[in-house]
Amino acid sequence: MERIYIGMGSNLADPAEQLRSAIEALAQLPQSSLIGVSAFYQSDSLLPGQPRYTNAVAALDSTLAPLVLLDALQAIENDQGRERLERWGPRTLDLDILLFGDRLIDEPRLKVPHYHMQERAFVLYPLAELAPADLCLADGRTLAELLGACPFVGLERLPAR
Ligand code: PH2
Ligand code: MG
Ligand code: MG
Repeated sequence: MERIYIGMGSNLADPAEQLRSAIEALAQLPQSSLIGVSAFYQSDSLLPGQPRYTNAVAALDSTLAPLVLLDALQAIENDQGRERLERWGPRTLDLDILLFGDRLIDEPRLKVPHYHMQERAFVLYPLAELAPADLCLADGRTLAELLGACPFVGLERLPAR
């Protein structure tokens, strides 16, 4: 079993409902147990001119291999109407493998830890609801250190999922 953290995001077609459906789908993954889900957070898109995002993080324990899990997550994205028209385009559902145990993965289809997660408030704050503060990221910095360098700016924590 490895502990996996998955970043979830949506900025189309009722984002909170998209995340709720995705949580149900994650709970059905084979060889896996859904351990927890953070609160939902809203923030502006990193790319201007797009609708605001709703984001959350899920913790999963799984014996699936990384690329098998990636296939399963992409199938959930596709089931929820994800269209891959442009890189970074608005999306009904984005499921990103943030961390996979303490593995470093550098494959054409999958880089773990997820790029730029170290400086994104909409990843770090929900992650901190689930992961220990001394969780070490690839560059040796802990989650607590990363949070200290990443102000809680532009994030709105929603009262309910
Ligand atoms: N994802 C992007 C681009 N911009 N902005 C926010 N606030 N949240 C996201 O998840 C996000 C984004 C591409 O994956
Ligand atoms: Mg993403
Ligand atoms: Mg993605």
